[in-house]
Amino acid sequence: MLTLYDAARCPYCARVRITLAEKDVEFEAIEIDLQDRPAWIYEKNSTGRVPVVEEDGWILPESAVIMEYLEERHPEPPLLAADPADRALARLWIFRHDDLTKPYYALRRGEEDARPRLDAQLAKLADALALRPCLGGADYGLADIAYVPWILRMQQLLDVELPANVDAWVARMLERPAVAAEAGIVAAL
Ligand SMILES: N[C@@H](CCC(=O)N[C@@H](CS)C(=O)NCC(=O)O)C(=O)O
Repeated sequence: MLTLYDAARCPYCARVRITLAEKDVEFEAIEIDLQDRPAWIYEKNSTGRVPVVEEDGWILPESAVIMEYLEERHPEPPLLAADPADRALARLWIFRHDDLTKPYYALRRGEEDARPRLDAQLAKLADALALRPCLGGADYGLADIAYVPWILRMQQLLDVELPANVDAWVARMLERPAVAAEAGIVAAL
């Protein structure tokens, strides 16, 4: 049985929660209090951060790496496209996610120029979604899962108004039970 060291409010953990749900993988979640982390979490991850997964004593941190691991360990249903170019594009979005998350955290910290910086990144997402229905290409997958936790949090916790294309993409994402469940977690924060 896979164990996820988890935190409800953590969007990186949300990536893993959504991927596990999409793959229908049974797991045990251990909630970590990020304000008062147990010392032993550093034995699982030297940075002390969540998410971390553990399976038969084997430990893996880093949400982007965990998502790829789950994709390979549980290939069905696929969350990366068959076409190498589409797979590369999905990985590029994931690699560059902090273009969006840096201004998101700046807004949470109340930094003055955060809102225009965030709006500029949301406009980039909107441009991409004008060309393709999902961030990774034609089909929903890891790139969408990598971004949707922050988008849900900016909508629900920061009252950010999304560009129409991004809003429509979120509505499509919310049709997936795995993403709807995450929206429920955010609503309860
Ligand atoms: N690069 C890591 C980032 C994980 C991360 O920053 N997690 C936050 C919670 S959202 C955390 O554990 N923060 C505690 C800390 O920074 O000390 C990943 O993708 O898994």
